[in-house]
This record gives sequence, C-alpha cells and structure tokens, in this order.
Amino acid sequence: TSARQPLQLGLHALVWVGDWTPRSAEHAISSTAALGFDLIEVPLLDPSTVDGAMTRRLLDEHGLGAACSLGLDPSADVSSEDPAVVARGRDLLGQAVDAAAEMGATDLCGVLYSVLAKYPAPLTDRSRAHVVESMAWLADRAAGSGLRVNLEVVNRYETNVVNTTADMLTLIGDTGADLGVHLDTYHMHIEENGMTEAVHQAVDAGRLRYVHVGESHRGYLGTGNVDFDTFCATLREVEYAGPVVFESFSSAVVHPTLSNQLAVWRNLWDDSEDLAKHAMAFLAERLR
Ligand code: FUD
Repeated sequence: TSARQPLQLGLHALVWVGDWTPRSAEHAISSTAALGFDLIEVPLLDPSTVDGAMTRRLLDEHGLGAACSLGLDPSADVSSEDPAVVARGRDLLGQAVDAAAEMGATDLCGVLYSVLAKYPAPLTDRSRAHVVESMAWLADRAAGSGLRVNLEVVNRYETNVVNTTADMLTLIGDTGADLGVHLDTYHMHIEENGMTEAVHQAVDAGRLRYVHVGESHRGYLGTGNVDFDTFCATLREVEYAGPVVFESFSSAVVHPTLSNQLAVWRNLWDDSEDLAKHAMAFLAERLR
C-alpha cells in the first residue's frame, strides 16, 4: 500500500565464495549482477587479501555497486584495554577504508568496533573509551572517501560492546561523529523487543543507514523464526531508502576466519544460486 521505495537490494559475497581471488570475485560479482541485485557486500576482514582496483573493474564491467564489511582481528581490537592492540586496530580500519574506497564502495559496515567473538567478561570503562575514541577517529579517517560508516548491532555472543540499537545510539552519540546504525534481523531476533522498535529508534535518531536480512539459523529466508513480514512492513512504513543486504552462511562456502567466528558449522544449503534467487523473490515481494 505504501509507495515504491528506492531501496537497494544486495547480497553478501559469502553466498558465493569464501575468498577473493580474481576468479572468485568474478564469479561472485557476475552471479550477483545476473540475478538483478543492486550491490554486493565484500568482506574485508583481511584487507590485504582484497584487490580494490581489480574489484572496481569487475563491478564496473557488471554494473554492480558494493559495500564492505568486517569484524576486527583479536590482535587488532579497538575495544582492547591495551593501547598497542587498539593502535593495530586503527591500522586495520585504515586499510579497510582504503580498500573499500579503492573499489568504489558506498558503505563500510559491520562490527568495526570489536572482534566477532564471545568475550569472557563485560565491557570495561577503559575498553568503551577506546571504542568511542576509535570510532570518532574512523569517521575522520573515512571523511572524503565517499564512504558511509555504519556500525552493526550484533548479539551477545559476537561482542560485549553493545547488543541493542538503543545502546548503539548512545555509543554513537558519545563519539560526536556522523556514524550510521547497521541493523541485522538475525541479531535483532535475539536481542531486541520485536522487529519494529529498533527500526523506529534508529530512524528517529536519523541513523538507520544499512540493513542485513538474515534468518534465525542464517539459511533460507522464511524457513526460520524471524518475522520478516513485520520487519519489512516497518521498513516500508518509515520509507527506508538504503541498502538491504541478504546474508546467509552454510558450511558449503567457507571463509578462513569469518566462518569460524560466526560458528558456521551446519550445512544449510549447497546451491548458492537457488538460495540467492529465493532471497531476491522473497525481498522483492515484501519491499518493492
Ligand atoms: C556477523 C554479521 C556480519 C559480519 C559481516 C562481515 O554476525 O552479522 O554482518 O559483520 O558479514 O563481512
């Protein structure tokens, strides 16, 4: 019933490939473009393994947009209490900004403030201060690159920094920087009060800039417990106009670090193309 929204539909590269050799990049980019998606999300956990110039050529050739996402390495965690580890984290983030800008990405997102890991204890004040300073630094570092920088809200098993949209908005407020909120239905399903409130909180603050859609088991949309009808209706109601990226993980496609960090132990699908086609139809029906 609401007007058509100009939101962009995207696919996470892990639907297709676990590395970013020229051959893998070509396969992921051409397959994503062929199914009618607007963008591909390229993981940048180790920016040195991603050739920005090669990626940009392939994106141009296939008329596809891009976003980049990452979580930090334990040796380079800006939420560490140790200033040397924080400094390595900023180096890693700086490399990610450069690689994302080189490929012409529009967004840098994900867990830019933490390792994707189950932390053994709550966040300390010192760690939180390091996160706030580092995110302000990152916003500054990315200024002029053309990248929007969006911080993803993830569940308690993947960070101890913040786990809800309300706490992320407080954190972003403390940085004083123009950072976006990146929401993900998989994480919202675990931590938020339903699929509507967090969207409104982020929109009311003027910060909803990136969305991941993922099922409760991270497989085919509509086969788990996430209430996508309510979530998508809410995105339409608030006239959300940014990227909506389908993210899914199966033991069939393995990334050397991300798959283990996200505990991708199960085979939820084998056929990448069928999965991606299904996601496109599922999202187009609810969002376009
Ligand atoms: C992690 C997550 C992802 C991750 C990204 C890295 O649970 O939801 O968004 O940050 O996939 O490429």
